[in-house]
Amino acid sequence: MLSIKETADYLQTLDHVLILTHIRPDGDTIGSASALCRALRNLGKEAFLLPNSGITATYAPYAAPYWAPEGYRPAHVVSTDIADLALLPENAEPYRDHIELAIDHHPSYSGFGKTACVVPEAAAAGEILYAIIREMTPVTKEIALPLYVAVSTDTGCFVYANTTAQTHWVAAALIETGIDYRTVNKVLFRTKSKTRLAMEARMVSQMELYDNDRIVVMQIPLSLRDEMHATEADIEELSSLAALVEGTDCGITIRELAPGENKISVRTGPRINATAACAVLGGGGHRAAAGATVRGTMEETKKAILKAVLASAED
Ligand SMILES: [Mn+2]
Repeated sequence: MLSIKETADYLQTLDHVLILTHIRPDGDTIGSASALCRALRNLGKEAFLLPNSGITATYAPYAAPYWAPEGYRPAHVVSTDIADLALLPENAEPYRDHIELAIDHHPSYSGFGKTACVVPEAAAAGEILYAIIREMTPVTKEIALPLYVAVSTDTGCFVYANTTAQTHWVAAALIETGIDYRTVNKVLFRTKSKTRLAMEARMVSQMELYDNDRIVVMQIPLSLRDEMHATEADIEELSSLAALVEGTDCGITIRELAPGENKISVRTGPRINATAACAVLGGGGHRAAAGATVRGTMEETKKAILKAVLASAED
C-alpha cells in the first residue's frame, strides 16, 4: 500500500496512462479519473480515460475531453474508485490483470492492483485524488471542478454520514480555485427531472416496511423504467431516497437491471453494517452504504437481502 506522497511520486514516473472507471459510473469515479487525467496532462504526459458506455448525461461533460481514442494502447493502467474487478466495465476486461495502481476509498477494496493507495476514511476517492494531485502539480480549475463533483456527489452534497471536517477542507480548497460550484450544486442536488420525481412518487407509494418498521424497501422494476420512459440519468442515485424515510435506519433499494439480475443498494445507520450484509451476497462498499448485484427475481433478491441485513443487525 502506497502513501499519498508515494502515490504522487509513482504517478510522476508514468507516461501513456489509461485510467479506468467503474461500471454504472458515478460522480466520484468520473470526477476522480478526469481530474487525474488533467493533472497528468498538465505534467506533459499522455493520459486518457477508457470510454465507459454507462456514462450518463449528468457526468459526461466532465469526462468528455479525456476519452481514449479507439484502439489506444497504454503503457500503464490506473483505476479510480474501483473496489473490485467485478465492477470493471466490459471493455476494461483486457486490463484486469494489468492494473498497476488502484486509488480507492472502499474498505472492501479487494487488492487487485499491483499496488494501491486506499484511504477508507476518505468520503470520496476525489478526496484522495486531491491530496495526491496537489503533490504533483498546481490544482487548477480544470482539475478542481471534477474533484468537486467527485466529493460532493459521494457525500450527497456534504450531508451523508461519511462527510468529515477533512471533506469540507478539501471542498473549501477546491472552491477557492474559483470553480463555478454553485451551478454544480444546483444541477446535481437541487434539480430533478419530472420523470424522476414521478418515479420517486411511485417508489414511495409502493414502499414496504420490515423489522418493526425500521427497514424500508423500495423497488425499481424494469416495468417502471419503461412505463416512465426513464433514462439512466433519471434513475441514478435514486437509492438515496429510501434512506430518507423517518423512523427507519436501513433503506434498501432493489433495481432490476435485466430480467433475473438486480442491483441492491443498502444505506444504513449505526445498527446495521451495510458492507457485511452486502458481502453475504457478493457485494461490498462502506459501513453505511454498500451494494451488490444479485441473480434471481426481485422477490428472491428482496428475501435474500432482508435476511442478510437482519443477520448483520445489532438487535
Ligand atoms: Mn466513491
